Amino acid sequence: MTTLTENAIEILRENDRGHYTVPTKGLYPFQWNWDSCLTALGQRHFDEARAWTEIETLFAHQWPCGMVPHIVFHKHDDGYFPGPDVWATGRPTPTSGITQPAVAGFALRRLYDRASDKVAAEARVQALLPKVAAWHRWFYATRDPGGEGLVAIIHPWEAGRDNSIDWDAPFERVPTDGITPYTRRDTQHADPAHRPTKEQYDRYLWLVEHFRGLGWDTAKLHDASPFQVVDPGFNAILIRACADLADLAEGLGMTDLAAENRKFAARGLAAMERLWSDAHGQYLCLDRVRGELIDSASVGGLLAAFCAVPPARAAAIAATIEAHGTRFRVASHPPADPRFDAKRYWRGPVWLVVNYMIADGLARAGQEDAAARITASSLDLIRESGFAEYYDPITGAPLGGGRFTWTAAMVLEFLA
Ligand code: 9YW
Repeated sequence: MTTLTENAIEILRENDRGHYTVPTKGLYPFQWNWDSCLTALGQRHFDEARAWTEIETLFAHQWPCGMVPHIVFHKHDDGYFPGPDVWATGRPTPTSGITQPAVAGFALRRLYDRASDKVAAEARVQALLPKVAAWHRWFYATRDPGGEGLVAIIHPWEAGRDNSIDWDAPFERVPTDGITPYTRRDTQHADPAHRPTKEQYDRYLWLVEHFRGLGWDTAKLHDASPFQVVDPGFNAILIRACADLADLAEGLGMTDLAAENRKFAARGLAAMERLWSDAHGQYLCLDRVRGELIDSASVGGLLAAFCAVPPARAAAIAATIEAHGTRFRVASHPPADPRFDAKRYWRGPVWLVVNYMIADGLARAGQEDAAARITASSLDLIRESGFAEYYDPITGAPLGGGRFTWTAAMVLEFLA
């Protein structure tokens, strides 16, 4: 009988394209930003050198401005929409023109801290660190023009939680008229009932075309976007990455980078308080255009525990997760909310990468029991339903793509 570990390694090898890994065959045939960084954490368990390569490949496609794109289209493939022709970013190797959660700084630190080959790790981290720091600098310069300490996403795809209920209200402001007719490919690979709706896709595409019309000048896009949302999960990942990068930089004698990232992390952490909701027992998104919190308690506000939030906040988050009451945790939206949808992508289902980051943060905050329950629940899902893209939090049914890379990577981390 093959073990979970063997199965997970087999999936990571199967999706490995040599110097980058695809999230899953068919549905996602390119390199995705945060997938790769989290995938490296799985790869380190059987091939440390390969793990570094995964992140190096991603950063080889960093834009001169510092942004690291959310997709790198290494090789032509018709199986995904919107492809490079729609983005038209003009990069030597085609990429998308928006970004994704900045988990690289955290991944670097974890790879480095736990490396068995420290000499190789040091050389590789030393080369990557200034690039990650440039990305962080780009974030605060272009996505926090008012110097609030928190960055905004300008497209739901940036959060990595594509169709979260969090975006419903601000998304109303994004028009759909005038977009070029298109054919979706995702609904040919996965059940349409488990994917975003056509109306949401129309708005995703409107934003892409709008940014393309501005020549992908990333200094202009924030102010020009009708969608500017400050997501607590997205910011927590960036804040944690800044803090981890600062620690790494300090150890390597890169004192300027250390100081800069320490400052970003401290400012961000203080500003997170503005997003806290006592009523929901978690952080909420802020609609920056309206200057108001969004009344939607999705998992981004729980993922906030990934950065060093005050212990009382972490305890409240642990209690909120418990109160969801689902057999499998962590639901991406509370089941008691009438908008909850157990099977539709980011509107209810469980995602193992999110579980991993929440569990890591809660354990660091002293909430070990809550963290252990998340880990156990994640492994139960794998045993019952295999390595799916996401899962129904009530029944545990596997959803979306199968033999999924980052799910497999997280299993290796959970078992370690
Ligand atoms: C899409 C690859 C990506 C993830 C995102 C997830 C999904 C792609 O898949 O988005 O086209 O909708 O939402 O977080 O990076 O696994």
